[in-house]
Amino acid sequence: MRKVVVTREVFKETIDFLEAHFDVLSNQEDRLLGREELLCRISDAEGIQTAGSDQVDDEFLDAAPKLRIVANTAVGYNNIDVQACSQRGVIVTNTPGVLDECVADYAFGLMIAACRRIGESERYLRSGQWKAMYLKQMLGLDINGATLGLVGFGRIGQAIAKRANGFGMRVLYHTRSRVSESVERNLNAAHVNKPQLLQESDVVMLILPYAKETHHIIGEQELSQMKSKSVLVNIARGGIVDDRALIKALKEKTIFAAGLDVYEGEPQLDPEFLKLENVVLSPHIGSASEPTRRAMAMAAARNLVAVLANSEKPINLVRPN
Ligand code: 8YV
Repeated sequence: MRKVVVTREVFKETIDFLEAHFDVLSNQEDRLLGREELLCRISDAEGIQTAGSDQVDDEFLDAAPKLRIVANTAVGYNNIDVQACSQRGVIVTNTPGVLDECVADYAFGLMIAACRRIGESERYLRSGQWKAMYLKQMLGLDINGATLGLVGFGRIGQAIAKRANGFGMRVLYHTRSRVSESVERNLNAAHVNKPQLLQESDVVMLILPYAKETHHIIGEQELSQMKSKSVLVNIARGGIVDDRALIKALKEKTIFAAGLDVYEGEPQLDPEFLKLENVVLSPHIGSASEPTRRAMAMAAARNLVAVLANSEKPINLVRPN
């Protein structure tokens, strides 16, 4: 039987599905494997179901000479050297589609929490500081009527725009290439250049892949173009924002607040973030609803079965750039 390795815990139905086709070595106890231990486990694997935290690079590929497919349990794949995989004939797949609505919901949650100071309010209440009501208590920003600027306008960006319409927001987006006129019309979204998006948006939301080209596309200069009463939301990837520049902007209040689900060097994050009241922080949980995580785990497993058991084309092939 072909050997498949699952590097992190998944749901039981995913393991059952894989075991019907393969000899499965899984990490259902979800131990954080050291690199050496992980590399030992994959030595005879033909397929590996990875998590977004696994680094698939030349060293990883050297350790798995029989490897034919890496099925990432995430839509993003910046943890995988797709070029190196392709040079060795190793297929890479991801899990697009199944998490769009869930991540869009979460983006809205972070945006509202940052605009309306929900985290800060809860800390205030829990620490016993709430003694009376004041007219000017915890004043925040309105969502209704605000302009939302989406950097990135793929499936998730469009699912966010759909929600923004319901909230009475004006929607701007910036991407390298425009979406079709009918999509723009349906979502009431206008394509603008980056400076215009930064200058006009009350909420700038990042929902694009991380790549060399998107490294620090929001840095000191971009933050300085944003309104002083604006909010930055990053639900995409750490590294797209220059975190040090963001901390400076939040400290100096040149922007109102930020909502962050991702960080440079996560799971570590700059400890300065923890000292700031005007930032909402979460540990990369944008897709973490139970149905969505179940769907992601199954989507990755289906790619393994398609390629290795059924000799079919992968369902969600990632092509090298
Ligand atoms: C998490 C995501 O990375 O799918 C992605 O690209 O960012 C998230 O869904 C994923 O859950 C694995 O860490």
